[in-house]
Amino acid sequence: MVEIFNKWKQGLDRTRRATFGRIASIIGTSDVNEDTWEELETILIQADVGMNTTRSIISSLKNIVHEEGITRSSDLQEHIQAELLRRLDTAPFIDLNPYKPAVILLVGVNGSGKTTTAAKLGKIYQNAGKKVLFGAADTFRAAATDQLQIWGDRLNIPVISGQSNSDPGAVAYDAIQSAVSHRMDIAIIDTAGRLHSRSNLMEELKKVYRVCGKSLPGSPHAVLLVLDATTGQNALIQARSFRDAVNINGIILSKLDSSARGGMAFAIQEELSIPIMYAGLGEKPEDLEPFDRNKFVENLLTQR
Ligand SMILES: Nc1nc2c(ncn2[C@@H]2O[C@H](COP(=O)(O)OP(=O)(O)OP(=O)(O)O)[C@@H](O)[C@H]2O)c(=O)[nH]1
Ligand SMILES: [Mg+2]
Repeated sequence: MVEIFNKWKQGLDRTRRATFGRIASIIGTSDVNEDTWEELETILIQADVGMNTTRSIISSLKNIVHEEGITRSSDLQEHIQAELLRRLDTAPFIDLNPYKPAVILLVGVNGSGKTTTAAKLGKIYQNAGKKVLFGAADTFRAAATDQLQIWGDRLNIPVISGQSNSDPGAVAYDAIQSAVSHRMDIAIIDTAGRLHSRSNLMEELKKVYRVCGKSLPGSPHAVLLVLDATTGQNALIQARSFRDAVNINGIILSKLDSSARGGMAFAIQEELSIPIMYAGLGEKPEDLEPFDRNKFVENLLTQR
């Protein structure tokens, strides 16, 4: 328990230092006045919370201050925390238990962390006693299959791959078939990074998605979009494009540990209503945590 708490604290260190941690300095002993709101607004925008979400938070807080007759800024702390918390989803992770195999498709732009996340998810399911298989449907980049194969070897998870530049749909198809015939519990399909603005690549992704359904009707059971937390507001644009192409069930926010812009989590929820399911807090296979809004907000705001 203690270790997990530390992971969040460490993982959010950069964002806390750069932005949210400064909230403590504006809610000292002074009275709430225009400066308080202006400074809070600046911090939230710098934290990549986004303009809409920032305005909505400030407006809610102003209402609370008015209704409850709050005058001291120190009394704002708990309300800021509550307002941030309120803006994060509590959606439970998709129940994959009814499916055998359950197929998870990982999608996202180049370098967002898909392959590393495949390894991390593989480890989580393996630790839960599930039989996991990887599908290396990134046939575009020569080293991509090797990268997943290395993780597979390390974690003792079988990897189904194809020839370089072969059809990624065919690899996804074969991987799912193999998962069916070997009675695997989970097939995690890694895909090539693609720029959300390249329509031919997005068409290719749609095809991979459809082919999964042909290989195993009803699959993929979860499509997870891996968003790099260091990309800030640009992640919103990416998420919209991917959502338009395939049915995204959840977001994995990777690289929170190397980001000072973790506030984007709020903007994602407010503007897209897609739940954040996991957070990447480091490069190792054990550095993926189910997204816990309480731990997230608490460790953003306080050093404790
Ligand atoms: N610090 C940190 N680094 C991460 C995290 N997730 C991934 N990375 C690093 O980000 C880099 C890219 O990760 P990949 O998993 O290869 O990303 P990808 O989306 O598969 O990349 P492409 O296949 O090229 O599109 C690697 O150096 C990873 O170690 C994370 O949560 N924290
Ligand atoms: Mg990759």
